[in-house]
Amino acid sequence: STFYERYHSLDDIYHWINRTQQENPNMVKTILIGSSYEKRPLYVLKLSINNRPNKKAMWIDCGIHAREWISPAFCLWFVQNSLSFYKLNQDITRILDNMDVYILPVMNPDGYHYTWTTNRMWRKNRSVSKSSNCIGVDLNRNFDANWCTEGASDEPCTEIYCGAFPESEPESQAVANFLRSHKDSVQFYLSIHSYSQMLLFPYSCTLDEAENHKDLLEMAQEAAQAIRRYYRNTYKYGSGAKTIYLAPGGSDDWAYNLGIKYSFTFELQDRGRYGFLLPPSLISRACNEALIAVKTIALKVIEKT
Ligand code: 0X9
Ligand code: ZN
Repeated sequence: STFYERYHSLDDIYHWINRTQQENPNMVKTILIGSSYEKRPLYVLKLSINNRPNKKAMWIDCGIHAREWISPAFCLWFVQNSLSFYKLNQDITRILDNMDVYILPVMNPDGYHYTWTTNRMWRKNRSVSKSSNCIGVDLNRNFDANWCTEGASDEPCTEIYCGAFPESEPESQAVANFLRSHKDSVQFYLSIHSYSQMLLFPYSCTLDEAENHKDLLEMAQEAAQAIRRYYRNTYKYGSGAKTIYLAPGGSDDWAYNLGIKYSFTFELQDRGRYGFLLPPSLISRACNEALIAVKTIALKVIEKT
């Protein structure tokens, strides 16, 4: 199997980031956007053709939840695919000619490291709470979007602990700060999770419909159709609250309210057979089908903006 068809430790991913930048100086820059609770760096890769500044941009984060290993694997896959197929694949070329792409391969490095060393099923970050002996905040409940209402918990011992206040965690704060300072260029926000095979869009923090619900629904539907056509696999799609569950404080809803009108969360393979323990032999399928969904939506965003 190739490098991209395996899961990688956090150290391997840091080395990969370094190597990728050094081998592609015309297309890749790394940006340090902050550090984790345990002081690990949060690096974003910026893909940009010959430093040609683009008006438009998209953002992809992976690894908000530590145990969802297919998610960082997808970010690596996406970068590799973009660098290899620029000028060879028409869709990749059109996307990179029209957009800069920001990729955060591991948003929760402390949690990810912990799943490699201590507890494979860890979800949250690793921050120590003042009020409890339990560790970790759910970073996807820590953003300022109906923060800590129904679907999150203020109890530090739960898996969906929202934290002491919105953006209390250095990881969510770093992402929020970066997006706030790039909100005029970023049109498309994407967060990669697993599992359950769903293409979700706002809102998840309320049952209300987003103002551009029709557009979002149409884009998600087209993306799901592309997956069905090319890979014969089924993805559900719809607003988060109605498709999966009510869950406030998520990055997608927060980015949407910031003004990033095309905001999605993808839940990759599978539908529960292996769950978070998706075997390496299924990485390429899972990533390729997600990739075709990303391309479908990115091309739509370019058309519409
Ligand atoms: O609950 C979550 O954070 C996500 N599902 S997961 O199984 N990967 O934990 C779904 C996130 C959907 N979006 C929001 N809740 N904002
Ligand atoms: Zn998740």
